[in-house]
Order: sequence, then structure tokens, then C-alpha cells
Amino acid sequence: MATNAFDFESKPDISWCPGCGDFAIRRSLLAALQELGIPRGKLVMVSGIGQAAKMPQYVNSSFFNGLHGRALPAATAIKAVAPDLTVVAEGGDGDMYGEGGNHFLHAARRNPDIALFVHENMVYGLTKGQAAPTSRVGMRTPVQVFGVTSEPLNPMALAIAMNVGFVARAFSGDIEGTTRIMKRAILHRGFALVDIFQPCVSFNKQNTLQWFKENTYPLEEGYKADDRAAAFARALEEKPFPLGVLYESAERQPFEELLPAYREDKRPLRERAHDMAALRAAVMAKA
Ligand SMILES: Cc1ncc(C[n+]2csc(CCOP(=O)(O)OP(=O)(O)O)c2C)c(N)n1
Ligand SMILES: [Mg+2]
Repeated sequence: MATNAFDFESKPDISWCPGCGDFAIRRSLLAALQELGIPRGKLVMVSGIGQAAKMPQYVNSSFFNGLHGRALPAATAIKAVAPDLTVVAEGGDGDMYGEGGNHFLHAARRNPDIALFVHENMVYGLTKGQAAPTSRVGMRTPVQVFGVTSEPLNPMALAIAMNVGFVARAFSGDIEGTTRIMKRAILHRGFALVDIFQPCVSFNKQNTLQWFKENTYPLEEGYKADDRAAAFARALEEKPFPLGVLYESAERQPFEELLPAYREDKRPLRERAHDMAALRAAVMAKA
């Protein structure tokens, strides 16, 4: 552990099912935070609703837990007023690509410096097994009794198409590999997506730990992540799915750095005193 690192490990009462991939993702997250040496008070975790979205409650950190699908707007606002903080948004495939799908698109456009970790179990776990946007065609659920018919959303291809500067796929079965990718995502300046394959042992009997092992392969040594067209081609591969950092580029400037409020004054907005009388006068003068 780095010397100034804060111990983000807490001893919570965890309500995930025994055998859930969320436990391994938590181990990776704690290791990544501790190895990066993020000091106490410098991390904010943000989430919505779902089993995955409980993560901030199981990490000894400041956090904002809001409505289903709404983590990214809150995370973007936090980054805007406090660019000095490390902001990690975390949630499930339903939360981020279903209920929060619209926010995902606009976070990709805006490019706030947020690391987004999506627990990809291809199902709505918390609500007991309905299809998620990433469920595979044919999967039968208590709601989709004849099987899913919709094309699954491809978060890797979508993010690369929208020029997100860090796009990676991890696997909860590889705790060290996931830790390494999470660290790179947190260090990336701008929006970073890590979609983490994870078995849901209770409500997805199709995409099991074994299924993920059989349907993934690691990107080869020497793979160059800076070629966007090549990364997009890899992102379309699903039989098997590539694991690793598919695309990485430092070309785009983060949202908060482009805000007019930071053009001259670099102090975080939350540290500035606001002269309400002057603000009101300025607004009235324009009215
Ligand atoms: C607006 C809204 N729609 C639906 C729900 C019900 N709901 C709560 S959690 C959930 C699914 C969560 O799935 P996912 O985000 O994949 O997380 P997981 O539990 O699989 O980790 C749903 C549909 C809700 N709380 N709010
Ligand atoms: Mg899910």
C-alpha cells in the first residue's frame, strides 16, 4: 500500500448472494484504490440502484447513492464543482445502459474525468432476473418467457464510436487483471469505461463463470490500443469477447477543464466564496 493511502476496506454487512462476482469486483476496487494511494477525503463514489450499485456502501469512502440510472449526472456535477476529487461511478448493466442509458451517452459526449465501472452480469439481478439491455438473444426469463428477441447493446462499440478515451473489458474471475485495468481507468484524464463481466449466480444460469471463461480471450501482448478503427473492430467481436483495454487516447480534454468557470480561476468551485448580491445584480443587468 502507498504510504499516504487510506484503507478503504470497511467491515460492512454485505447482502450479495454467496458466490456473486460482485465480491471479486470489490476486491479489485479496494486493491486499485489502495495501490493508487488515494488519500482519505479525495474519493467520491457515485451510484444508482441495483446489486452492483450497492458497492459504495461497501467501501469506506464518501459516496452519493441516488436514483436508478442517475449516477452519471451526479458524478459529472461533483467533478464540475470539485475537479480535485477522484470520482468513481459504479453500477450494473441495467442501471448504466438501461435506466441510465441516456446519461451514459451524454457523459460520453461531455467527457468528465470519471471512472465508470459497470458490473456486466447480463441481467437485472436485484429485481430477480428480468432481461437487461445486454442479455443475449434467446435468454429466457420470468418476463421474457419465450426468450429475449432484442439485439444486445454493445457498450464497447458504443463507447468507441462516441470517442470515449478509455474503453476496457474486464472479468471478475481475474481479480489482478481487473485491478490493473481499474487503476488505469482512474488515472485516465476523462471519461473511462470498464465493463466487467460478472456471473450472477442466482438469476442468470446461462452466462455463468464457466461461460465467461469459455467465451472470452485476453488481448494479445503487443495489442495497440491507440488505433480507434482497429479497437472498434475488436469491440464487435463477441465469439469470443476480447478482454483488456481496447481503446486508449488522451486526445480529448475533460469536461470540467473546459468550463468557463475555470478559465482564469483554477480553484475548485466548491472552495470559492459566492457573492450572491453581485450574482443577482449581474443576472438582473442581463434581464
Ligand atoms: C426507474 C426505475 N426503474 C426500475 C426500477 C426497478 N429496479 C431496481 S434494480 C433494477 C435492476 C438492476 O439491474 P442492474 O443495474 O443490472 O444491477 P444488478 O442488480 O444486476 O447488479 C430494477 C429494474 C427502479 N428502482 N427504478
Ligand atoms: Mg445486472
